[in-house]
Amino acid sequence: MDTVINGYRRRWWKEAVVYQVYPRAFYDSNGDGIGDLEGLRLKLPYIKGLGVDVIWLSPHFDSPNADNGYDIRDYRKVMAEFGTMDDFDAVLTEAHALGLRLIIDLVVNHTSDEHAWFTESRSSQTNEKRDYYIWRPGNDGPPNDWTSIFGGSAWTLDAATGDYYLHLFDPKQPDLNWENPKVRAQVYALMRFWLDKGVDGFRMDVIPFISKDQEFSDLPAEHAARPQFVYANGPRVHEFLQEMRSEALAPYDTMTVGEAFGITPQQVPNFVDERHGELDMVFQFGAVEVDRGADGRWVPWKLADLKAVFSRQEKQLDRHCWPTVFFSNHDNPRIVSRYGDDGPEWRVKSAKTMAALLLTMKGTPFIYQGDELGMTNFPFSDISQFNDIWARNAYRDEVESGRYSVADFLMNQNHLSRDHARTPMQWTSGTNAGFTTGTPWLSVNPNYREINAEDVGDGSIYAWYADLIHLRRSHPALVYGDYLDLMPDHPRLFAYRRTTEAEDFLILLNFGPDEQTFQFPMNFPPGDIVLGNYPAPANGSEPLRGWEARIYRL
Ligand code: TEU
Ligand code: CA
Repeated sequence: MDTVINGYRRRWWKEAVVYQVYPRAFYDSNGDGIGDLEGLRLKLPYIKGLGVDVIWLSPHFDSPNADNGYDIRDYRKVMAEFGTMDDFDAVLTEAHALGLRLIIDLVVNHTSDEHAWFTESRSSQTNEKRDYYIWRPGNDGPPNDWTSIFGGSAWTLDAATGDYYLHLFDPKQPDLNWENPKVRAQVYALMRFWLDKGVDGFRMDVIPFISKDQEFSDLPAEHAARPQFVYANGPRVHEFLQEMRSEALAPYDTMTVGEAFGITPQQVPNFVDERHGELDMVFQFGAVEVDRGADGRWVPWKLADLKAVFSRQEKQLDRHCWPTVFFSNHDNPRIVSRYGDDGPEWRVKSAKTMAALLLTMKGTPFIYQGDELGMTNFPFSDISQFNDIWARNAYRDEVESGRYSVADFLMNQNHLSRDHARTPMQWTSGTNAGFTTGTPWLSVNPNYREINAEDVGDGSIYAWYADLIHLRRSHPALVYGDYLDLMPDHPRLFAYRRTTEAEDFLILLNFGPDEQTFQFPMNFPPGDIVLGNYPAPANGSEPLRGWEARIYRL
């Protein structure tokens, strides 16, 4: 077997397709309304049926759930609502038996304020754990003007000692002090705990935030609206990640993917260049930000901007770096509602077109649960329908402050809410979409009678994902091939090639209901269509029909 293809060193995680599970919303096995690990175990064959290689499990640790598990109280315990450590072990064993690897979510920029380290840390100025977190005296108010990503000041005054602690997210998510070598040693130990159990790696939550500039200067005006660009990429972040590699990851065969929140495309190679020994891959935010304005609120998006993300990635990452591709996750709306057309006429076709983009692009693709069914956004009409801490804080900041009307708030959330992705998986057309026999913790999308996993046969979106994954696996060019955008400015047609010396693929995707013609150059006749979401046209150069996706082998 070649060890290098098209200049890239072969790695299992470069060839893998990943499926993300948000356990709370996946499948409830015991009727308490909350998805759980036994539910995941029961549905492993469903995941395997897609042909994916890896499951990324969103946090399953003990947590008071201020941010649905992204606030961890005990890194070595399973969240009681999700089950027990035995349930976790059963998921891991059965996943491995099915040939699926499992990566877990490492949330170590912050803990829960209910973590024992923080309880001790806040108890006095002199206790042994004081320096596990970031405490500063106030000066007639917070130590600086940093704001939380979830709104409000990033500092909270703690009555016990009269000092402020830093939380770049919610007050219930205090930031760990990575300057303290004992904190780092604790993190590496908990990583080894899970690696020794057999997990295959980590998705790392907001990992670029772990190193803070110790000056703690006020935000420069140009970053006030998007402070993540100040919080990320601190002075010691690369030192810490290299230390993490040697102290925790090195002896194991893992895959790591960091959430590069606040990292510019120019900074990405420093995190993922394989010669540096830091992360294998990161999630860049380009493809989920084309519809966000400078203030983070929703704006209409353009296909040319989405295309530009991938051309930039191809230019900026050399053969020592490896990209990821994703259009959704637990923090984002549904793909088909955001970039496709979720109305009855085009939902299936456009969900398939987006899947074709995801699975023929260069980079390890991440599928988010439910997208393989074409699940759609939820029609929110009232603040009471939201569970997400970001939405609830935004309501306070935007509406209660009088800056925006309720209608503006709902418009924005109906486009961008994180809860769109968190409504329960739609398994059946029965009560509660077959997710639970109890009362679901978050409302099921009312369209579950039409959209559910009862239909995974021929012609379904699920079957199309499986076909695409099979095609990708069969052709190295779809993994390692060069990427070339043939029409960067066309507003509706996305046309690109994936090529190695041995293979040449042309992908044509129509992003809209109207016919589009692709002008095949003379020296470039249409080859065979190897996969398409319509019956094959009589002639490969015929115009593309509404939301048609065609993959040609030239
Ligand atoms: O996300 C980082 C993050 O800041 C995004 O949630 C972003 O703010 C959001 O998409 C709104 O635009 C990670 C996790 O993925 C997220 O679920 C957590 O809430 C957050 O970190 C804190 O742990
Ligand atoms: Ca349950």
